[in-house]
Order: sequence, then C-alpha cells, then structure tokens
Amino acid sequence: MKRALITGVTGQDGSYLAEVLLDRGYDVYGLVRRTSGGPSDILEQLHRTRGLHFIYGDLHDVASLRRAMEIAKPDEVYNLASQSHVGVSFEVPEDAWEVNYLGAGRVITEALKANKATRIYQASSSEMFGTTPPPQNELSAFAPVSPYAQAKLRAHKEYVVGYREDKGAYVCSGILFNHESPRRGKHFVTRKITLSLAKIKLGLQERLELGNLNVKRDWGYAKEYVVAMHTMLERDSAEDFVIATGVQHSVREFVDAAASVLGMPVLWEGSGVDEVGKNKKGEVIVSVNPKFFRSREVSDLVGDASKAKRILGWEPSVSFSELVSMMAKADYDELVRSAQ
Ligand code: NAP
Ligand code: F7E
Repeated sequence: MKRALITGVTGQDGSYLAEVLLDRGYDVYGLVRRTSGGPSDILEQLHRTRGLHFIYGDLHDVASLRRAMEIAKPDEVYNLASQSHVGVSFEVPEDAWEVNYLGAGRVITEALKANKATRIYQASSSEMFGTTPPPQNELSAFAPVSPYAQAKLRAHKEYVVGYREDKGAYVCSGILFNHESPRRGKHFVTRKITLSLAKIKLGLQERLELGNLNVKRDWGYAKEYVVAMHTMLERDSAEDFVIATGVQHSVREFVDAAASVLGMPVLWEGSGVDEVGKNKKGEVIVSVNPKFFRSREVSDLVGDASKAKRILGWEPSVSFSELVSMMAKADYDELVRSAQ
C-alpha cells in the first residue's frame, strides 16, 4: 500500500485530496496544527471511518516535520500548507515568507532527507504570474506583486526547480489558478459572496461589502483540481503544470451569478467606490468598501492548461455557473438546516 503525507490537510484542498487518495487505496497521513477546535467534522469522519491518520506538526517547526516523515514514511508528500490569503499577506508579510517559502523548504528538505526517492508536490500558485498579461502558462514570466506570491515563487524556484535540477529530486509544482468549493475558507471572495448573499436572502445580514469588483479570476472546482495533483506524481518524471479552466470572470460577475441562483438579481448603479448593487425593492445589498482593496492588485488572470490536458489527460468539467450554483445552494441549505 502506498503512503502519502498531506500538509494543510485541514484546508479546502487537503480534505478533498485526502478523500481522493483514500479512494485510490493510499494510507494517508495528514499534518495538523493543534487548534482549540480540532479538525473539521469531514476530517474526523475520514479518521473514524477511513483510517486517515493525524500527525501534529507545524511548518515553523522542523523537528515536527522530521517526526512526521518518520511516522508516515511517505512515498508521496503533498505540501499544501500555507498562509494562503493574499490580502492578509500584505498585512503579515513575514509570516507569508516564513510559512510559504521557508516552511515549504523545511517540508521538502525533510522529505528528501528521510527518503531521497520521495515524490513531492508543491502547491504553487497563479499569483506568481502577478502582472504578466493573460493567458498564463508554464512558459509565462513570473511577476509577483504580493508577499504571498513572492514567497511561493521563491519556494518554486529554489525547492522545486532547484532541487529537481541540482539533486535530481522528484519535486513538481502545480501552478493552480483559483479553485473554489463549498469547503472554501469564508474570507476568500467567492465564499464570502455566496455566504453573505445566502444570509441576505434569509434576512440574517443586510449588506455584502466588497473590494475591487473589476478584477478577473479563472475560477474552477477544487475537487477536480486535487485529482491533477495526484496525477502529476504518477508520471515517470517530475514536471510543473498549470491547472486552470481557461475562462475568466470578474468579481461583479460572480456576484451576479450567485445572486441569480438565489433568486435575487442585483441591479448595479454608480461607479468606483460609489458603485452599489440593489435588489428589486431598490435596497442596497452590495457596496464597495475600500478597506478590502489591496495595496497591489493582480487584476487579470486566466490560465492556459493545455499542457495538463495533453500530458496528464486532465481537463475541468464543472463550469463557472455550476460552481457558483453549487456554492450558493450549499451555503443557503446549510443556513436553513442550522436554523431548524
Ligand atoms: P487553505 O484552505 O487556506 O488551507 C491552508 C492549510 O495550511 C490549512 O490546513 C492550514 O492549517 C495550513 N497551515 C497554515 N499555516 C500552517 C503552518 N504554519 N503549519 C502547518 N499548516 C499550516 O488553502 P487551500 O485553498 O486548501 O490551498 C491549498 C494550497 O494551495 C495552499 O498552499 C495555497 O496557497 C495553494 N493554492 C491555493 C489556490 C486556491 O485557489 N485554493 C490556488 C493556488 C494555490 P489550519 O487549518 O490549522 O489553519
Ligand atoms: O481574491 C478581490 C481580490 O482572496 C480574489 C488564494 O487561494 O487564489 C486565492 O487568492 C480577488 C482579488 O483570492 C474582495 O482583491 C474583491 O483580486 O478570493 P481571493 P486570491 O487573492 O485570488 C490564488 C490562486 C492563491 O494561490 C491563493 O492562495 O477578489 N476581492 N473584494 C476580494 N477578495 C477578498 N478576499 N475579499 C473581498 O471582499
């Protein structure tokens, strides 16, 4: 039986990836930080019913990572742990550097020290392309603007490309564009929109405040994206792959799509910081709050995943409207259920 270690197992991608690897017959170990609340219900269930193992550890703590490698003895390591919020990385830049660059280095180095044949997946990001014009693919220039992206890029160059070329290690980066799901953290824009609009519909919240409505992202479905991570490690040689849908939408379009799923279309008025979205009664339910603007913004991302299609046979099947609908309905249904 193959053994896998996932750092960041408590995050959106970690829980989906644990399910995929368990389904594929892996013995799966998840690195968890000690929190007062403990792992989510989904992970507790995977632990009880499917044998997912938990190991306490932290990317700040090299001894904990060494111990995790000794316990898990992984054939494959998926380094998904990170300070993953780009906006927060402007406010707490050293933590982004510490976890996303130095922490990634600790994971990858300890994995290779324990067993130099370990296959390693590093969660790289489309944010590394920053201001490079779209569409972005594996050959595009990197031009990161945030502390988050700068740390991810340094980890990619030094511990993925560097270790592969200098040490012959099997390390690859998935350069993933935004991917979302009902399990997405509540402070990312998609989930913030679906949860807030569901609350507005139920009379639990008055207004959704957002930052820049014009930025465009290439949003796919996380459950499909984690399959690509595993497929990358099944190849004879390690390479980096862009994973994306190839379709982009603005934040405003995401709001429109979610609001229409919930049966409350938004009518936009005004522009810039004065732009508002009103419901049919003329009440303002969406407004702009500059507090959510970023000091440097990545405004135009859309990925070209043709290499992944050609070599991995990977392509997305869930469309933008299906994704938005899934997320909006999940939030609405959960709020209704918890109110009963
Ligand atoms: P997420 O939901 O925010 O999960 C982040 C995970 O990292 C959580 O399990 C978190 O643990 C863990 N973590 C944070 N700091 C840690 C530390 N010091 N030590 C150990 N664990 C730590 O992120 P995601 O959306 O699943 O993304 C997975 C990875 O892909 C991340 O590296 C992210 O940067 C990258 N990525 C994501 C996207 C996307 O659109 N989702 C796109 C490209 C790349 P706690 O639960 O304890 O906080
Ligand atoms: O922002 C704008 C914001 O925080 C998307 C991470 O998974 O994907 C994610 O990073 C856009 C940005 O994701 C709000 O300015 C407007 O332009 O959902 P987000 P992100 O920054 O793209 C990449 C690929 C990763 O690697 C990251 O780990 O939406 N936006 N108004 C807002 N964003 C937030 N969060 N909140 C707002 O109110």
